[in-house]
Amino acid sequence: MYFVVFVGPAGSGKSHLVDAFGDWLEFNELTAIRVNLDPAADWLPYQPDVDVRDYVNARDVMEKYKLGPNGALVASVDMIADYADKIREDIESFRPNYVLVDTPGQMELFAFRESGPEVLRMIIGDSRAVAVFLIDAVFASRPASLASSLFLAFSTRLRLGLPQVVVVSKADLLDESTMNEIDEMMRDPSMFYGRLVDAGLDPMFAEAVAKAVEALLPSDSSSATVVTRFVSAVSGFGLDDLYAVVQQVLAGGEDFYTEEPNPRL
Ligand SMILES: Nc1nc2c(ncn2[C@@H]2O[C@H](COP(=O)(O)OP(=O)(O)OP(=O)(O)O)[C@@H](O)[C@H]2O)c(=O)[nH]1
Ligand SMILES: [Mg+2]
Repeated sequence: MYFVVFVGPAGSGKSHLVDAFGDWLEFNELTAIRVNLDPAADWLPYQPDVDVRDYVNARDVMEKYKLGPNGALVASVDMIADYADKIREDIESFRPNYVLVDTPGQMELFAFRESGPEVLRMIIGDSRAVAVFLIDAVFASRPASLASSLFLAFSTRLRLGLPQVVVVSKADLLDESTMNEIDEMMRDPSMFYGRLVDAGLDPMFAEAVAKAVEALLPSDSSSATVVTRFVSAVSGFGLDDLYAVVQQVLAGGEDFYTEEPNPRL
């Protein structure tokens, strides 16, 4: 049983990708379950097999404790800890190959607080897990937004302590030349530097940013746990690539899985 945890900013396409990737796995005769870990989710594009809202619902928490939406989400994520064992049992009862976990988009209230990563750690237990971090295509196509999204991905990796695959989501919105340009920016620091300066960034800062991205985003995919792929939940583009890289990280040799699964931070 492998866990694939989808993380990324609000609206980046996590829920749709959980659905589309689940369909892809099922089409390829693997079993997958969809787990909703967002206690504030209003509507989901899929029918969750395991749903945190059966235990904690942010809307009820809001009313009961007279909290605003952010306070209610924080309190709800804290409360999930009490049900983590139960959620793990629910997941195990399906005996799936893959457990696709959808997370709340308010990352500062989930990944960047104590209880979000802790809840994930409890649910994942000693199973192997990988995080898929989504960068919205619209952000990826602007140099400064791409850089800030990458730093958010790196921060998230620090918080979750999981091997991480970075994907550009909603790739159906990009033409091939834009995809190539995004790819090049991430693989060639001098090109990234040039694009950041063209976009108006101070050259010294742009240089530091390009160097930091180069250091943090290994270009050698054979040893990297952070690899970039383009995916679309709408067209299905790149889902086979996503599977290949996820599979490589999870089941490939120990070379690909050098970190403890979600260690206590
Ligand atoms: N064009 C395109 N739109 C997409 C794709 N995936 C998601 N969207 C749209 O992007 C919006 C957000 O998608 P969600 O899947 O709800 O994003 P999310 O990350 O789960 O959002 P939160 O749960 O609010 O954090 C919706 O309007 C989707 O229709 C995609 O692959 N292509
Ligand atoms: Mg969602």
